[in-house]
Amino acid sequence: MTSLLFVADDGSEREATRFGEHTMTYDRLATASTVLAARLAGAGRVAVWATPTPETVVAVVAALRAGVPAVPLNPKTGTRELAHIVADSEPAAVLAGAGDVLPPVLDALERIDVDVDADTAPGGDGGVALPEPSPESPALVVYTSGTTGPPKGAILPRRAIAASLDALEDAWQWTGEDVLVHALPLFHVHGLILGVLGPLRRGGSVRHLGRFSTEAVARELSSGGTMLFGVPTMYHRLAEALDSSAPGAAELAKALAGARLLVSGSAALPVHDHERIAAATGRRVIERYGMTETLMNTGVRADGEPRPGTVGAPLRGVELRLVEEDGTVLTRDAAAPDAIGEIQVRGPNLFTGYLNRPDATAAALTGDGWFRTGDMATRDADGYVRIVGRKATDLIKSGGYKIGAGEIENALLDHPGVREAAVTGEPDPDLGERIVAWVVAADPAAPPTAEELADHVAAQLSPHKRPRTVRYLDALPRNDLGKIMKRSLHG
Ligand code: MCA
Ligand code: AMP
Repeated sequence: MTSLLFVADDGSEREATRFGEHTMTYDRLATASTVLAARLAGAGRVAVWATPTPETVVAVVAALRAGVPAVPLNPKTGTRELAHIVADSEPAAVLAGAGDVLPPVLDALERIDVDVDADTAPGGDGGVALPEPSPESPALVVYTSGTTGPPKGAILPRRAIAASLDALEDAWQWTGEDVLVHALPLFHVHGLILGVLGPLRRGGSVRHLGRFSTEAVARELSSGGTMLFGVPTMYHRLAEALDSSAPGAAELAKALAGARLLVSGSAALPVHDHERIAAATGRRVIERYGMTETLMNTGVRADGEPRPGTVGAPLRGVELRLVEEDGTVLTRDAAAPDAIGEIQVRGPNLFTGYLNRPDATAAALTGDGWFRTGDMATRDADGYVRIVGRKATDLIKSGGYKIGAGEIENALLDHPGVREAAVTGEPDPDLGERIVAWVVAADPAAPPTAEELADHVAAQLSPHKRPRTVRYLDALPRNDLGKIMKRSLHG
């Protein structure tokens, strides 16, 4: 594996990151991260206040170089979820930008301000030698939602990050010459590992847009950007902007047409959006399929055939099989080419387990090391995978974020105006799925407003987990055993 990241502290002016007007060279990143790594050495784990800024990049790189596992925190996380993550991951400190205002939940932690401009003492080297930690050592703990209960911390070893990024290098001919453009959050695998560590492993550069806009995508792709990473919601918005006769559509089409690679992931990109983008730009978006626990599993290759509705073939080093409910492994030449099974994967790209949750880790893995993704798929004759659904109906993918119905129900039940609550996902053209809350009010004469409930969930959990629609009922439909029958809840 050699070193996980490309580090050049030789005065090289090569650009590593750009956030708005702020650019950081590899030399600057090496110096700032060396200084910070010296301070972190020996710490158990550190939390990173993962704003879309160069401070987050320096913090994560410093932790990786020091061999200290980093826990990226969504800066919009609400009180209840943040308290859970801190209690579960027990970070020794939180790394943040000097100007960041941290919530009281983090008061008990030592705060370390990240200084992007930090310099070593004259003639010094930062005072630390930074040997490469072992490949199996944990690099990141990334929190991810399940169907019930609070999010679990997936422990990602350095080996998995290196293997997954190198498999993408192979699939996409990804080099140090590439300039990646994206606007993804930096507290999940997509934005942080693929979107930041990906370029930094190759010695290439990343331009982060701060917040997604079709104008910013057009600007960066027409001024040097070679690749775009995004979730389907972003590609949907690009498709809309291309469709319109609004000013900017032609420039956007030209910018997208000029990119080397347009990549979508985190949820399914609807064929309709694929086709609209292809019609307007002559370019096809390619999809890759991954998961926090497994990093990347499949992808369409840069020189492969983009086939809308599929997520490509297994990446280098990834074993993939489809397994039926009764445990039968579907054979590739099965008489029924449309046979559906659960995707199970095995390979160096896998996590090592959930933090403090041996029960959940054991449930997720088979005895011989296959990870049960919960995604249902078929496989084309040439190995291309088509995801057709998900085993658990209580998992919702909205805007590319995975959200558990159970965690939202618990938060809603904490509201004094709510007596009963059930949460479902409904199709949404922009978000893929939208969160719908079905609520029985404590006082039917004065139910809490939809806005009040959305604000409550946003403040307790996270804004992206807030219900977009609230429907009021006199009672939830239950079966004879008292279990809520979610299938009969639809608008
Ligand atoms: C609105 N806002 C609120 C409230 N209502 N804040 C507090 N309380 C409220 N009641 C704020 C939001 O925080 C946000 O703030 C703004 O209003 C707009 O919110 P929203 O409409 O939800 O956002 P959006 O603009 O529609 O977001 C769409 C998006 C986003 C940009 C596509 O969903 C996104 O970034 N998705 C990426 C998810 C992702 O990276 N998933 C990867 C995980 P503000 O405007 O200030 O932000 S999956 C993964 O990693 C695996 C491995 C994989 O395969 O990739
Ligand atoms: P997360 O647990 O947030 O990392 O999300 C992982 C899940 O996102 C997977 O289990 C899939 O359900 C979904 N996913 C990721 N990429 C794709 C894709 N290209 N097409 C369909 N679903 C995807």
